[in-house]
Amino acid sequence: MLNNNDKNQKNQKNQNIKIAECRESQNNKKIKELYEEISKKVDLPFGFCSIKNIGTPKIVRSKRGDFISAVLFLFPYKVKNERPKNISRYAAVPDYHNYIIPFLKEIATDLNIKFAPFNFKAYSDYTPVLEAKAAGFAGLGSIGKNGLLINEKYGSFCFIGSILTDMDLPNSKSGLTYCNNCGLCLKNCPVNLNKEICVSDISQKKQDLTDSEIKLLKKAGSCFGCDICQEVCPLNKNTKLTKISFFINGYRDEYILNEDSAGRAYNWRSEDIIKRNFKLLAKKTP
Ligand code: B12
Ligand code: SF4
Ligand code: SF4
Repeated sequence: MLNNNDKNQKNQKNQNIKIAECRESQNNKKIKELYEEISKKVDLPFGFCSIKNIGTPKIVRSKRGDFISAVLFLFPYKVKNERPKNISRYAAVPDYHNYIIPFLKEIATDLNIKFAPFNFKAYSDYTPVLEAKAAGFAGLGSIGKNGLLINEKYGSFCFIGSILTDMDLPNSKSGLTYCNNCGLCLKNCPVNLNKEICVSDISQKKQDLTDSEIKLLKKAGSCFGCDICQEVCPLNKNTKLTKISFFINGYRDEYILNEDSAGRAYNWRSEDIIKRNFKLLAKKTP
């Protein structure tokens, strides 16, 4: 037999469960609305991710503030199946920041109005979350041995952008494993996938390059960036090309010395860096 005190406690517990269920169903309704709203606006792969346990990139010092979740977006950038001649694919298209950030800012502005009082803020690259990892949790693909996010349809030639929010979003369903651990990226990478000495980083270095760095740059054969660990990946064969006209229209399959560098990805390190690399690649010996 329950006494009055027990009965009161039981009623209170039931009441709390009902409130929690009601909040959850309201939250689920909002999440569904958010998904539908974004689907109306973009024709790109996107997904949700709870960012509480996702790390922060080493380059970003700023705090995450009240942001607890992110909407992750993929921006495919493979324009042609053939590789560009002397530059990586990300540098062969115009600077992605100039496309992704205004594009996502416009969406975030609309969401701030439609889903007030929740806040939404657009980022790409210089963001408080590790984007590849977050995109993996958002169900957009798997992380390859080369550390990059590989999407089933577009492979790893996708930039990542995000909209951070204080709305509580669950991770989108994933469970997909594309990287088959074939090891080709590791076998072909000139630095055994050691990101501390990645050729992509070397190609951006402002200081004079050492002899061994010049050798590595020559091995990669690229004036800016390095794509070896992606070009050899079987999951990048037979993938879909981008439909984003910003990338298609501004595509250049070769860097030409003294070309107009306005709006190109390599420009943020100053044009002198790509010119130096071009000249080093043209030299017969280091
Ligand atoms: C700093 C940086 C670099 C540095 C260092 C790279 C590195 N991985 O450390 C340098 C200059 C070398 C670089 C090179 C390149 N980068 Co970069 N880079 C970044 C940046 C700004 C921060 C990454 C960072 O701090 N990494 C430090 C440590 C943690 O990285 P890591 O140990 O390799 O871990 C990665 C994965 O293994 C994974 N991960 C780590 N732990 C765990 C745990 C779990 C459970 C899971 C699931 C995943 C996971 O997430 C990490 C993020 O990449 C991100 C943007 C961002 N905000 O995230 C872009 C980013 C990763 N780079 C990008 C690109 C395109 C490149 C290049 C291909 C450019 C090029 N062609 O030269 C190369 C590829 C080199 C490579 N194989 O990684 C894209 C990748 C897109 C994708 N599909 O994944 C990003 C997301 C930029 C963007 N907005 O699109 N990059
Ligand atoms: S980008 Fe080049 S150097 Fe860097 S991990 Fe990939 S193959 Fe290795
Ligand atoms: S080359 Fe092989 S091991 Fe490397 S990311 Fe691609 S599938 Fe994975």
